[in-house]
Amino acid sequence: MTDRRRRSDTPSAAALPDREVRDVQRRLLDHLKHGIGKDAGDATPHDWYMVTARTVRDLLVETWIDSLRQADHSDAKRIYYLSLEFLIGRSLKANVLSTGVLDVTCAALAVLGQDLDAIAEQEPEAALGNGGLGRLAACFIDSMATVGIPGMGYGIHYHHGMFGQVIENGEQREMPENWLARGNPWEFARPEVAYPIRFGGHTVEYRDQDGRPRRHWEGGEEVIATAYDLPIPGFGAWTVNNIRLWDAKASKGFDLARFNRGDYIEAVREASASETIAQVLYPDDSTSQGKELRFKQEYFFAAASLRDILRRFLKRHGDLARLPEKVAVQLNDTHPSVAVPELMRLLMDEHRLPWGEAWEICVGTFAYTNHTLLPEALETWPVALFERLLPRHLEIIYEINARFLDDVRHRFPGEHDLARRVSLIAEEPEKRVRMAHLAFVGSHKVNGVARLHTDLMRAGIFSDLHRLFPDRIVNRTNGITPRRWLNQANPGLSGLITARIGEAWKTDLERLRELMPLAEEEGFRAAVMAEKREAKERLSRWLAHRISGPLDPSSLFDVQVKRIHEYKRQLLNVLHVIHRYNRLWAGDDVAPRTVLIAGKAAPGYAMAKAIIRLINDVADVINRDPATRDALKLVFVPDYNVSVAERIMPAADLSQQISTAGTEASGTGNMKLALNGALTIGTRDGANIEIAEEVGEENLFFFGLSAGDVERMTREGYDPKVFVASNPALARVLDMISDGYFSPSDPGRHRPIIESLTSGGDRYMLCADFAAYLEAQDKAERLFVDDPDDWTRRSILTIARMGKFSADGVVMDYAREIWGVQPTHPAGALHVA
Ligand code: 26W
Repeated sequence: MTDRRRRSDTPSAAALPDREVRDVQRRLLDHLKHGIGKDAGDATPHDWYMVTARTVRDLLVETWIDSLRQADHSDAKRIYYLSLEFLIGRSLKANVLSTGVLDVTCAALAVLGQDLDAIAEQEPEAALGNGGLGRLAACFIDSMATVGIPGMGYGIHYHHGMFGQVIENGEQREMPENWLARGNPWEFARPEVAYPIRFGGHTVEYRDQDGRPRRHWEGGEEVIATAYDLPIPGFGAWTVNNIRLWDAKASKGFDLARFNRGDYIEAVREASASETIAQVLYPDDSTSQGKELRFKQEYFFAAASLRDILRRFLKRHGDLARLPEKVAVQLNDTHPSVAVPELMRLLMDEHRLPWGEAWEICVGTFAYTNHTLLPEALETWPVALFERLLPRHLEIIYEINARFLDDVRHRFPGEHDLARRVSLIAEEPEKRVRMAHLAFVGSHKVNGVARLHTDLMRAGIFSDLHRLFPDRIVNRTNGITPRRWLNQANPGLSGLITARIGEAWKTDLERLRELMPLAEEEGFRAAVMAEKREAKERLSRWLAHRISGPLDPSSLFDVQVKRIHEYKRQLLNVLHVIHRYNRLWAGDDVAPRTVLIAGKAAPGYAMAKAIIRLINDVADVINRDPATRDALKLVFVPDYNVSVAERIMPAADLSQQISTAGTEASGTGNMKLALNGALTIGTRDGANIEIAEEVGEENLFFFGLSAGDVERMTREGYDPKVFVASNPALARVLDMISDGYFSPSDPGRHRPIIESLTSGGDRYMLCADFAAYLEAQDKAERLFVDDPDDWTRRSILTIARMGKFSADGVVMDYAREIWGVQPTHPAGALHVA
């Protein structure tokens, strides 16, 4: 254990020196005794998790401190990723693999009668995110550490992460989530890192020593932001980066005067009220609800992060004009975009910079990533809310806007409506701040997350701003970390790959191309097929406790896992399942299939919840039907989260990516499934398009309207009824749902869902895509059944060509093109050591 850097991640206990195993064993028992106060006889499985985590954390710490010191000494530009969400999942396996101590840890635990996999199950999920945006943040931190970018994530230390989902009578019920209940062995509390964050109060004007008018924000209440650090090792643990999460503490002093007997309880109550800021993650990724607490969360974490960033910068540098040269701040969607006026405030009010200089620093420092075009998800905040909670920021936003609109009017004198359209302030129906416009004008680069999405940004919601700043919008297609999503989630397939091409792919995913010739090798195909079968069996075994009845691992595993949202069209999937059910009844020859759907609905999103209920009701009927149940099974996997995803991805044959073209910004589950060898059935949407370019369009099943078709049909008037009338199969499926075939005890239950299609306008054009979807499904099925060998060949080619979607390459691209830094050690350097 003297060399803390990774050596291998394939268990090979035989080759291990006894000394190393004994050393780890000693560390484990040390933690058990001194950290928990028990001996091995009394330790619970959770105790073993805690001591294993602490033992692994010990290994990270030295490199972590080294990394921080190296970043300091090298004076390298620092990258800060501001995100209200980090969907980390579990860390034990990931950290064991990154530090290269899998074999020795397994061996040491085995001596103590313990099993690493079982212990890892004890870890609660760090579910500090909703879905794609939060998981992307976690993948990026992993990749930045792996490629040696000195990056740091900033977020909120939520006491309660994403709710747990249970299904009761077919319905989603939200369960409180309490990941910190038994302590988090990975984190370091930093009570000495504490910043007072102000809310409310008022602004005053005064003259400084030179007689210049200045403004100052005072009064209101203060909440203390205090830090928790989470070390994130890159693969090989050459660099260990940090996620710093802010917790909210009541500020001392503000209520001391009231601590007489009568006011004591009230004072304590107020103190705990200010601590609610970090209590809970907002579990909604579909609408911006305009809740005050959410607004406070956004300012709280943006302000604390900037204070911390400036403190670190000022330790080394005196001249704030050099901030953009030494610091890049990436805004993960608009959630942290109040950082723009906050940095202006700090530079002007606290550091006395004039407006022009401050603005140049701001724009040079910030960059903004947009993750959605759906209008209901775009954040706007009432001017009245700013006035009450952040009065100084509102003044600054008005000033930014005034200067910006002056410039617009000057450059485009004839276009009277342009200023209204690009304004940071929407006037109707009430005055609101448009956070996307604020982030856009306050950043030097604005990126979309897939090429189509970026094109649509330029042509759609940001078209005016794009005209004003033609070089600002750039594309950076998303990626995923191959460590968690292949190496960790699918050790069988990973081992197979490594056995043939070595392990360079783990830090250089393009190396998977070396698998291409192996697709033509019968033996390799057979091995990959066997591995897929094994993954399907593993998933079935795990699911057996959660759902009724076994799965058939020889059936086609058809998977759609993601948040439940109308635009993602889980409903279209269900319509197809019902249609197959009808075909089975009609005696058609259809191949055995297991349809797996998983995902959470936002608690306030009634239609998404209704869709979950429909899925479960349909599952109930068809899974029970003796006439069909051997050939068709529908399974709703409850409580989808990162760990469940790690189990599902390896087992999928078919990956459903069927959003209405133009609605899914990128998707990243599409990448995880393809990297694990699933073939995609999907629309020409988000990153699907680029996946097809890489793997070859002949190796996936595209169908349906393109984004251009959708746009044209919307413009010309889309009538779903026309499609229903001309498609008896569709009409039949809709009627069955509507008439209560799947809810006999409550026949009207699902009518509103069908009405949203037939009389509600079918916003996401399910009816228009239905026929093409069936055709694509048939085509996929024929290949799977008639030529499984060719299916596997395509599956191998898919894996081999997914290199572009490694988050390593993506963050290197951000580094060069947006952050202006060079990674300190490229991924390839790992193999020299
Ligand atoms: C304000 C409420 C709210 C909260 C979060 C609205 C929207 C969001 C996110 C932007 C939703 C999200 O996670 N978007 C997803 O981001 C992924 C990473 O870029 C993409 O792959 C997905 O396509 C996109 O839906």
